[in-house]
Amino acid sequence: MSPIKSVQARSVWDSRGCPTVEAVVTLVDGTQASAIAPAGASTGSGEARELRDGGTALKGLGVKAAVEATHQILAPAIVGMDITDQAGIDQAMQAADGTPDKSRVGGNSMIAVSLACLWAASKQAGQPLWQYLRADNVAALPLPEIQIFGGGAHAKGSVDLQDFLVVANGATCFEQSLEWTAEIYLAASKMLAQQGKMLGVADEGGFWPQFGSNEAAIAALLDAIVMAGFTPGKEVSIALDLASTQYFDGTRYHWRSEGRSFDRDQLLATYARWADNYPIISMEDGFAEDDVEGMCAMTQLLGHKMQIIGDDFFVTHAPRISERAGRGACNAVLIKPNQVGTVTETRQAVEQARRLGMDCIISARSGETEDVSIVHLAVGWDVPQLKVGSFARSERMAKWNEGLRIEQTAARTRPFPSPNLFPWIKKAGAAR
Ligand code: 2PG
Ligand code: MG
Repeated sequence: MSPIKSVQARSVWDSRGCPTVEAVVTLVDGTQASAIAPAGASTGSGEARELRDGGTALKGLGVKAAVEATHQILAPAIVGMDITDQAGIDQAMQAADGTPDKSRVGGNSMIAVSLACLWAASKQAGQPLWQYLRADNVAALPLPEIQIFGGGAHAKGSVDLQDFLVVANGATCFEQSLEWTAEIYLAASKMLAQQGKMLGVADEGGFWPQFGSNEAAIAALLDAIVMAGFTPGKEVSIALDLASTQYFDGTRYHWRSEGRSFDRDQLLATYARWADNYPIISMEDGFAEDDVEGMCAMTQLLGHKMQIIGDDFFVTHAPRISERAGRGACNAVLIKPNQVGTVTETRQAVEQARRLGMDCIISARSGETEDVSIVHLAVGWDVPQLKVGSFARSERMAKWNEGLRIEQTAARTRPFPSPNLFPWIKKAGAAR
């Protein structure tokens, strides 16, 4: 082991051209590693707070204060600590911050430093990060969840739903799952061009949809899967991130693009109808971040045949997972390290979900960079699914490509997809 010698931070740029924090950790033996914080657009109110400069420059999004806080508060708290003591490092940073939501130093500063420490520890051990996290050396490649159309807050409300994704659940390796997705992405592109609806891409690289309704986008996605030659449901399924907090006013849910609004029962009935008519494998944030009753009803009605994922609903927070899942909400958890601010707390959220028998999906944010940490966390922690936006733009492709490198260089990989995923599909297959 080598102690931490210094922690430096700088402001770099993310995929939306906004400033974000990069942290560089140097050990006494000269080992050096870095990591960059991502940023969300449809954020949950329970997330660790980003520290931004405010004011008029760069729409207030500057991170000079976060860089300063890293140097003044985080660095003194962890310099000299053993780099292999990730839990101790994360705890020292939390204590130095001293707030429940990391607002003094910023969750953006803290996650960058926390991840940079983890990278430094793996580098010092002479191992790829995933391998450092995984005692048995078996690479557990996650099944990708990949966006084809992007809406909601990522496409200026063109449609209300945020992510229309595909999951190549019939693929037998990571590489094949990407190839299949690439075919669907190409088919969707051709289809939109033919219909004169090709308007470019949304924040995460998915096509910017110009459909008459939210359901029309789902139908178009199904068409693209078929056009690409895949059997819907058996080979490739649909996943939706409804990000419904964005269309909830505290009482009712409003789809502005269609001029419709719903109470809880009406919205659930719509989701249930989609579940009957389309090969949907998961729905994320179908009800708003504090609509526990809605999430419980959705889980009860649909949870036996699809993933009901909580994202803004759980904000990668272990106590919140146990409290809300304990009441019957959701059967899967989206895991975003920057929602909670440290590697250790992210790991605790994964473990809490597992204890409750829930699946996890590690996820990128809509504002991303070349940082590939989440791929290593997924492979190293055996988190069976990975969501990284679309199949375009380098901040997304960097992650998919890193997964390919890991799959191709690992001496051993576990079966793909993870054997326990989507038991309802297996049951249906057995019945046929
Ligand atoms: C989400 C993410 C990624 P954001 O809601 O799951 O799609 O979006 O990073 O804007 O929260
Ligand atoms: Mg989400």
